[in-house]
Amino acid sequence: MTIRHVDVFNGDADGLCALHQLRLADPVDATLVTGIKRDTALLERVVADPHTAVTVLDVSLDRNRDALLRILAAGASVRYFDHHFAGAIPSHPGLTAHIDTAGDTCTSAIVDTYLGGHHRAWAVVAAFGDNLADTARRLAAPLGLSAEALETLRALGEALNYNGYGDTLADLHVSPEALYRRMQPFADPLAFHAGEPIARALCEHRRADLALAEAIAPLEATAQFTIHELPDAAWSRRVLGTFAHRLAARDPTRAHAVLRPASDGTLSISVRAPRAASASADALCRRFPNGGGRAAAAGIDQLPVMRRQEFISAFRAMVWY
Ligand SMILES: [Mn+2]
Repeated sequence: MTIRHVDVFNGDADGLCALHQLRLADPVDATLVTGIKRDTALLERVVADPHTAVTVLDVSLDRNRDALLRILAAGASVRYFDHHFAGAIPSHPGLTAHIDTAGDTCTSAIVDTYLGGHHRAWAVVAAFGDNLADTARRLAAPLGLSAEALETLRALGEALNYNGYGDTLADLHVSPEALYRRMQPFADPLAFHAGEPIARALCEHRRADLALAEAIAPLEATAQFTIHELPDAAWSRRVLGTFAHRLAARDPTRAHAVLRPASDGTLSISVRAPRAASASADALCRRFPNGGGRAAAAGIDQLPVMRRQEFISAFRAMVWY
């Protein structure tokens, strides 16, 4: 009986590059399961039997635990590579887990170690995409790349990562599955960037979305904070978090909130704390339903629009320092 391969990967730069590295080293004809970046409950879509070999990349084991246990119980074998919160790793003879939740690693770096660095440049792309510039430079050091080549890998990582953002696949410039198929012929990301038009198109799409956001004047700007509100559009669904990230990088002494209404009568909100803040952005966001994140960067999904003013008042009243 032949083995049926199923490759499951997050649709961002890290997921794409992790799979690409593995399959450059060990090409097989696999069924692909992926989605938008925030669609991380991917294993529930996998149909498994004892002849199925599942490879999982860059989605939380804890988030996929029930589906993983079902797949293992069906007799499939599972290889799991990830850096997100995993909780207890199930002990099962069918499961091989390569999980490292250290803050300075990513799934592609874990795969790079597993492969002995054979397709290292793609791990560099992924680390830049996961916003781990120091890790990217450390991985790149032995490659002897020029400053210009390193800059290309950074732009490529940011663009591949950016392509995963949106509320649905329809918001994305290209589906992660189609993007992976375009990457497949290229063992070298610099050759991909030079030879496959989609690579530069994605860099350009990201720049264009950010330019649209930059053109919108803030709703409010004080010495302590800024509040921006974007219109509801495919570009704003993609750019929300990236725009908030850019505001914080450019202006780290102030707090930033970016709001985006959706057609379903809710708001998506992205919050960045000032860099030296003692208060945390997630503490603010967790006061609202579907709010969470980290101290520096947090957000709220699908806040009923009637609570817009309540959020703005709470954000204005925050004592960050
Ligand atoms: Mn990742």
